[in-house]
Amino acid sequence: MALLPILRYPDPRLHKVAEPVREVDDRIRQLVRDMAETMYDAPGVGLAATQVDVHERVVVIDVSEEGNDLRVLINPEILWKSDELQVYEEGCLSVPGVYDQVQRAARIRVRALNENGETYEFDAEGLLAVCVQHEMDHLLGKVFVEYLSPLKQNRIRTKLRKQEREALRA
Ligand code: GNR
Ligand code: NI
Repeated sequence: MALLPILRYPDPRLHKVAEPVREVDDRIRQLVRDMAETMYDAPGVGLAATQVDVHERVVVIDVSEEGNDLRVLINPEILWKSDELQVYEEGCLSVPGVYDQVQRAARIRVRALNENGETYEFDAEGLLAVCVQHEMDHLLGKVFVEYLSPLKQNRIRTKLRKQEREALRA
């Protein structure tokens, strides 16, 4: 097991587009284990491979209170999105200390592979729906702050660059 370093916005590697997984093999299962450990340690409710600088379509999510409901989404697809939207106050492990409202589909139907390479589908609403859409954006190289105004994005970039400088000096 290993904790993986999480890339921080505005790192350009967060904007790479992930490739589909061709075969769910032991290498992918190890990546899933390390990503889950990294997510629970952070702690966060989701993590996309892009955030640990692996550009393959792999996501882990656990939105349960107890942290005992790990979902593994390999090559996820959204089959259906509701027209109804919901606004949620989002955060991101790659954008520490920043929280803001983002509007996304309220309900979705998702298809993915699990760590055994088996296809499964589920319906999601609430935080799980938010999280799946947030993680799938990461796989496309998109970070939630890109939904905010250009002014807010500039402020966030400045704040995080300053944090980065201070962390290096400490
Ligand atoms: O831990 C996380 N919490 C969260 C809260 C609201 C909306 C989305 C998220 S995902 C985030 C973890 C993360 O950055 N995943 O990419
Ligand atoms: Ni995120």
